Parts: sequence; structure tokens; C-alpha cells
Amino acid sequence: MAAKTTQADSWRSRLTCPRYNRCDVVRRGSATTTTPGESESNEVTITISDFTYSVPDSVPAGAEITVTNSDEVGHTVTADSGDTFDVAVEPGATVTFTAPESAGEYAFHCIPHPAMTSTLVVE
Ligand SMILES: [Cu+2]
Repeated sequence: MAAKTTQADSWRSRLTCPRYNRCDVVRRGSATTTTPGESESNEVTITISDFTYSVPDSVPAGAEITVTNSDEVGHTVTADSGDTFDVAVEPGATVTFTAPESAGEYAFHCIPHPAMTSTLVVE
């Protein structure tokens, strides 16, 4: 009876969360600081906030990509096809993975939240 609650619970928490309030909380509590003016081309970072990926316009092939999850639920960065990349990021956590070695556009999604999609452009 309770076997299929996982995804339903995820959606329920999404629907009941005050989206903008949570965003403020996340900003205030963030330990990450960004220094403006530093070369951002070397900073390859995907940020997940409010169930949305923020992805650089493009990343170098084979780059180490840092994924930061600012949300209060876990997310994944999972390539739509193949096993090019598939990492899970716990709430508030940061993980890294290696960008594909071949240039191209890699669509990806979040496993628990299929509505979360984006594309990693590797050049
Ligand atoms: Cu997600």
C-alpha cells in the first residue's frame, strides 16, 4: 500500500514548500562565497536552487564540474542517454564529476524530479 510513496512525497514537498521564502533561507545560510572579478572561465559550477539547474553556457571537455545543491531535497545530475554522468547531490551538499571528453550537447535531468532538465554543452 505504501510502496509507491517516494515520488509522491517529493512532489508533495515541492508543492507545499514556500518557494521564495525557502530561496531566501538558502541564500542567507549559504557558506559559499563568490569573488567577483576572478576568472570565471575556470569555475565550472552547476548550481541547483529552487528545483532549477544553473549551468554554464559551456564547459571544457574533461573539466571537473562542481555541483552545489542549495535546495532542501536531494537532486541528481543524470545524463539522459548513456552513462556519461550520473551524480546525486544531497541537500546543501557539493559534489564533483568529470565532464565528457567529447564535445557535444548532453541533455540531463534529475531522477526524482523528471521535470528538472537542462543541457550541458561541452566544447
Ligand atoms: Cu531534483
